[in-house]
Amino acid sequence: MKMKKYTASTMALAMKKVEQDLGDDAIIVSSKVVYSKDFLGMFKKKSIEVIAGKEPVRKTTSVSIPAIDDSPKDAVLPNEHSEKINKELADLKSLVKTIQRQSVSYQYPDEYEEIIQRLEQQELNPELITAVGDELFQVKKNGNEKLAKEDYKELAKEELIKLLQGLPFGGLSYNKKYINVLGPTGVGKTTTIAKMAALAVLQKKKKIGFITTDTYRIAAIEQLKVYANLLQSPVEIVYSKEDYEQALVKFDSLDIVFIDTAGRNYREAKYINDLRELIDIGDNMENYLVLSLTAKEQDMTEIIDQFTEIPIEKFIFTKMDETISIGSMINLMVKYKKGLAYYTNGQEVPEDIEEATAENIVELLIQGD
Ligand SMILES: Nc1nc2c(ncn2[C@@H]2O[C@H](COP(=O)(O)OP(=O)(O)O)[C@@H](O)[C@H]2O)c(=O)[nH]1
Ligand SMILES: [Mg+2]
Repeated sequence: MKMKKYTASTMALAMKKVEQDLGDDAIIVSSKVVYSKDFLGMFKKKSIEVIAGKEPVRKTTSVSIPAIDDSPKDAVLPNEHSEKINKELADLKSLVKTIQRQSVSYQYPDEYEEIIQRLEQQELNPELITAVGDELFQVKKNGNEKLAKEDYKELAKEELIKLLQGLPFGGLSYNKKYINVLGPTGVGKTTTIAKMAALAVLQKKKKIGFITTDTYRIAAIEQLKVYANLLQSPVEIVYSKEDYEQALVKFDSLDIVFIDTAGRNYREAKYINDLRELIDIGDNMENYLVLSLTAKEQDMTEIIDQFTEIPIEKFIFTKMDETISIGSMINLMVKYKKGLAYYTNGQEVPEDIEEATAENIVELLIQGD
């Protein structure tokens, strides 16, 4: 195969050159970003270098540029050699597909470039952005020239909602008595419990109580007591398994019991075990994991990974008012296949809490508030 080098300022332009020169049977052998200095040797200029060639013989070894066929092809030669060729072919196809993706992303048209940029600002996972971009690209390609920016925005929302399909949304079910609230220190567990409890009392007219296992700081106990007093509901402070069991007996006649847990360093698996020893994670319990949107996604991932042993019902994300990007919330929901109960957006109890739906979080993501 004869190889040739093509250089251009963007991947899209480089691919265009390849296509013009070699036609759409061209095979991309490699691509890379190169930096060159200008004539004064001062400024670095970025360009894309693509090595491509054309195989004059069998059709099966060529990769057509615009459409990549993923379907497995029958081996051409029935031996080891053909296996190797097939493997190389598969590698090549995946490479071209990646390059196509990149070149598509450079080519987002005016109608929806802003939407894609918005999703990037929101730090939505690039794979999810590509899924949305591909969908809009298809719509445009299919001749929907008359669609305006607003139409594309609606299509993007629909696509994002589709990505969240099947995940559970919405607040307490009120079918289970015990609401166990977990999460690292300072994310807003106690405050969020107070908000949920106020909704349960004021809107649903439930008889409620609180259990706290967060006995490490006096202030934490006092904080919960303040909210409990406001709602004229009992609190039990639990230091041991026996305390916990007695509290359950005392709260026998209540409808809903909120359990406030000690937010410790969940990166240490030990704490999860301690917690499970103290609290019976039974059938009559909904477990919520509270995470703050101000945290780094990577750190949140580590925390969630520690909770695999506990059947987390849904996430609760707090402090939306303190960040401008909420993509991490969606990334984590998709990654862990977990839904969202509530998001909170301020320190005021009980008003700064919203029950989540796929529609309202996608709206926030695309539109802001
Ligand atoms: N801005 C903002 N602050 C919040 C929110 N939720 C809780 N907080 C604050 O975060 C701090 C820690 O909350 P706390 O409920 O004690 O967290 P815990 O340690 O997880 O129980 C407090 O100052 C809360 O007022 C929220 O949605 N937005
Ligand atoms: Mg607390």
